[in-house]
Amino acid sequence: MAHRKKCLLKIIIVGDSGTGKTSLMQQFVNKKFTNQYKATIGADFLTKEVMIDDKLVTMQIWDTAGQERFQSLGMAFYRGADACVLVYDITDSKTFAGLKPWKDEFLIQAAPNDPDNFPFMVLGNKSDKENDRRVKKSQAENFCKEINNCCFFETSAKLSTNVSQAFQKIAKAAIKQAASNNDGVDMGDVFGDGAGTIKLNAPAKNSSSDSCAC
Ligand SMILES: Nc1nc2c(ncn2[C@@H]2O[C@H](COP(=O)(O)OP(=O)(O)OP(=O)(O)O)[C@@H](O)[C@H]2O)c(=O)[nH]1
Ligand SMILES: [Mg+2]
Repeated sequence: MAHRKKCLLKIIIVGDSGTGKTSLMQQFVNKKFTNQYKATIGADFLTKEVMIDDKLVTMQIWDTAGQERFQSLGMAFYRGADACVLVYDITDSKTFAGLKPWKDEFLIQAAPNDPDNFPFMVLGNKSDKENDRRVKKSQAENFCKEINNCCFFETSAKLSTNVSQAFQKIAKAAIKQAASNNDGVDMGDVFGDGAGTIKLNAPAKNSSSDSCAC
């Protein structure tokens, strides 16, 4: 009987305060949503096991503080990340303008081996508030083209729109990153060789027809 190797993916969620980072993580992991806002202090993570291409993968999802005064832990925990989710609020242009600084700071702090190919994903949250929209979808799509054609979803943590789809996608992108990093994560079973070795340049197992990079 084939033994199952562990695969742990570290995924960091960043973005301005109030965009819905905590809500997205809570919706994805616990299927819960609250209208009450409680600022995240420092950072916190939850784990969730997901099946990716028939393999069991543990996602360690780090929810971070958007408010600067609550970024007490610094950003040292960005190190070793396999993917980064950039969140803005479709009803607030300022949060969209904040994406680039968040991305740049992430790359400085996380210092990945290959920053040009690091897997990012952009989420335009609060898509249930269409009447209050301030950021066009096309603006976000153009921004994503500049980040190595990264994946983009509009999500609603409130209605659970596109939430699990987005996290599944970023997990797939993170698997590719972890494998190419050769960072000690045992990816053997993820790529199905059963031997516990990391396959560099493993072929991308992306069955989706989307044009984004992940
Ligand atoms: N309508 C709507 N409200 C949302 C959605 N996601 C989050 N909210 C609300 O937006 C507010 C902020 O959400 P949080 O998830 O706490 O935001 P955050 O990004 O974690 O904020 P910080 O922890 O300060 O960085 C809360 O009142 C949520 O209920 C959504 O998809 N739709
Ligand atoms: Mg929060």
